[in-house]
Amino acid sequence: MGTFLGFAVTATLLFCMAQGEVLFYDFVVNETPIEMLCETNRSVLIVNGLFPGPEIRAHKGDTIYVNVTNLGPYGITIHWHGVRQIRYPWSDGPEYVTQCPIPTNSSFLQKIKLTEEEGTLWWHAHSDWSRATIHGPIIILPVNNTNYPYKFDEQHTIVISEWYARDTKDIINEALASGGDPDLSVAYTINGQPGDSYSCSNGSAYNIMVVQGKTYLLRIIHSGLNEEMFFGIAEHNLTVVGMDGAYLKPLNIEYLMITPGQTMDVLVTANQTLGRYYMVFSPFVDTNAPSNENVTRGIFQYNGTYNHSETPVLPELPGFTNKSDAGNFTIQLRSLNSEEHPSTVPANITRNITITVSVNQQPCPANQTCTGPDGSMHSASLNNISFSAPSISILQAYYKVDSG
Ligand SMILES: [Cu+2]
Repeated sequence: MGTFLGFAVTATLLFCMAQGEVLFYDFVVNETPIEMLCETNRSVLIVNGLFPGPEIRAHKGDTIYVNVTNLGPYGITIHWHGVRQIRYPWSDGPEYVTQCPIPTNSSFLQKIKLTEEEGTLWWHAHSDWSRATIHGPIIILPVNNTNYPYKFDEQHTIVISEWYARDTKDIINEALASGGDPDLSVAYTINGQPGDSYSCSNGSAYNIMVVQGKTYLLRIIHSGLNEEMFFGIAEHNLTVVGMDGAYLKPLNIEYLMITPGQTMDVLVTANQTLGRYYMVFSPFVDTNAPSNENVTRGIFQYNGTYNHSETPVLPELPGFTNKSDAGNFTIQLRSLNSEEHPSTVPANITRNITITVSVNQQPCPANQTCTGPDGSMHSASLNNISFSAPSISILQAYYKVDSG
C-alpha cells in the first residue's frame, strides 16, 4: 500500500510539473522616442514603450501566450531565445524560417512552451537588425516546491545592449546592398543606460544598491548584435552558476566573457568595504573587423555611511584583444550535472557533422560599387553555401504546401 501511495504521489507531482501554469502577456511594438547620448527625440522600435523591453517571468513547465501587436512601419517577429519549443516550432520567431513577419497594424498570438529550461533566457525580434532595440528578459523560476541549487538574498536582471546612431534597418540594408561593413554601434548600455563614460550620461548610470554581507544573483543577458564582452565588478569575485537557461557547476572567477545572445547567472557577495564599485562591460575583439571599443559602466553601491562622492573603484578587465583570457574563462564552464539537474547530452555519437562558418568575398556585380574588401562584397556561408531568406516561411511551406 505504501509503495502504491508513493507511486501515486510521484505521478501526481510529475503531472503537475508537466502541466504548469498558463500565462498571458501583451506586447505592442511601436516607434517610441528615447533619450540617449544627447539626443532627446529619436524614435526607435521598442515593446510597450520600454528599453529594454518588458520581462516575462514564469516557472519551469509553464505555457506562455504573448499577443504581439505590431504598430511599427514594417513586419517583425519575436523569437524566444533558448526556449526549445519542443514539438511546437510554429511561433518560435525566426522570420521566414518558422513563420512570416507580423505585418504592420496586425497581431499574432505567439505560444511559448517551457519544458526543461530553468534560469535566464531572453526574447528578441528576429527580423533584420530589429533585435537591437526589441528585446527583453525571460526569467524561468524553479517549479514551486523545488529550489535553486545555490543560495542568494536578492536578484537583479542586467541587460547589456548595443546602441546605434541610426535606424538599424537602414544600417543592415545598406551593408547588404554595398557588401561592406555595417555601421558600428556608438555605445553599449546596461539596462538602457550608457553610464558615466559617455557624455550626456552623467548621473544616469545603472546602479545596484547592496547591503554588506548579502549575496546577489545577477541575471546577465547579452542582447547585443556584434561584440563579445568581458564583465567584472571592482574588488568582487563572481560565481557563475547558470548559462542559457541551465545550471552550471559553480565557477569562481574575477571576470567573465559573454557573447551576443548568451545569458549568464552570476552570484556576487557584497563582502567589501562600504563604497561604490564600478561594474564594467568591456568588448573582446578577436577579428580584424572594426569594432566599437567603448565600455559601459554601472555602479555596485553599498548602503551605509561613507563618502558617496568619491570616484568608484574600477575593475581590472582583460584588454580588448586578450584571446587567452577569454578562452581561459570559457574553457572552465561545466554543466551542473547533479541528481536534481542531470545533464542529458547524448554520449553515444553515431555521426559526425562538420560545419565550416566563414565570411567570404563575392565579386561586385557589374555596374555596381561595392564597399567590401578590395571592392568586393562580404558574403557569409555554412560549408560554402549562402542563404537568402525566401518570401514565405520554410516551415509552413514544408508542412502545408504539396509541391513547389
Ligand atoms: Cu536569439
